[in-house]
Amino acid sequence: MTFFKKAAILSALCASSARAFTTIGMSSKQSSTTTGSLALKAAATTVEFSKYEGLGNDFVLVDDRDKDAPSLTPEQSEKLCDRNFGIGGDGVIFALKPPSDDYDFSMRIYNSDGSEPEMCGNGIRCFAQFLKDLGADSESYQVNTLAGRIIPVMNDDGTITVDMGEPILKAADVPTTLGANFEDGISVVEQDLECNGKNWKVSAVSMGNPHCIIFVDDLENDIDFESDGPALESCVEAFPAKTNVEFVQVMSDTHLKMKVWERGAGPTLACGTGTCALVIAAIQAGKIPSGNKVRVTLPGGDLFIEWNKGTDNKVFMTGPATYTFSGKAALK
Ligand code: ZDR
Repeated sequence: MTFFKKAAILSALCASSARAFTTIGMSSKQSSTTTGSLALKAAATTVEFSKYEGLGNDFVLVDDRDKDAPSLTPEQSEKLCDRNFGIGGDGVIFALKPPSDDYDFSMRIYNSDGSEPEMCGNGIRCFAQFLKDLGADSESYQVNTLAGRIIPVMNDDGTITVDMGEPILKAADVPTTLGANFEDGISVVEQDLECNGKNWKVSAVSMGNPHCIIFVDDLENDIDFESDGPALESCVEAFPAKTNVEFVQVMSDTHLKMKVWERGAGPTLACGTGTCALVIAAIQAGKIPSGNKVRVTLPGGDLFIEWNKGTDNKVFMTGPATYTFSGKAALK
């Protein structure tokens, strides 16, 4: 049974028990009036959603396929992401109409602080799974995002591989004000940066959204995550659009381990674009060879990244996306 069938049965059961509950101790006239006004109030102030997660990076998905723009404001989205007063989530993602015939859908996302990123790697896998569950059953989807065309492909084993396009390495386009110091004349690789009273070696890579990557010997002891993460995120002198921050430990030529402090969301369990960005940074810094499929262990699990350096220059990310629950939430 699909989850939508399950959800339909569940909501029918809830509706009948709610009817049973409201009629206790009331005349039938009272009960229908009360139920009617409650339903009217609810209809004006609620949103239907589904919740998905990719390695614990969790999102509220809204079906706006008949719309050109998100049906919720950034402020409403921020409130929905609140884990005590709302649904809880690292962001709200909207499935929208495509801009033209050569796309299937558009995707927009608001971070849990209401800011709008260009792209979200874990989010786009959740987005693809959401569309599949809604019945748009295709092997792959052409998705229009603020970072351009992104193509998720549904694999037979249930994982999703995303063609993330090419990385953006030119300093000014990341954007970063740090000077290009790499042999290609455009990239920032292990460049000096002073922040939070410490001297860092940072690499800057954009996967549509900006990432600051820092290699450390020991992820647990070499950083003060809760203080260094937000300080680097908001180091606008170096990263004028703020930045996602990834701390990385090299385990082997094909295995990296990371911790992420996300722009606009804080510490999250996983970051898809960041995982792509750090593999590119590791290859550029000579920490690992190019040409391999690289396993990256994030707090929420593993993602697999391949960079076609030297051919079409595209980055591919493979990982899971899982449905958790759906419902109707109050808009506050
Ligand atoms: C890191 C991220 N969750 C992903 O999986 O790629 C993206 C979310 C957007 C991020 N917080 C930003 O760039 O503001």
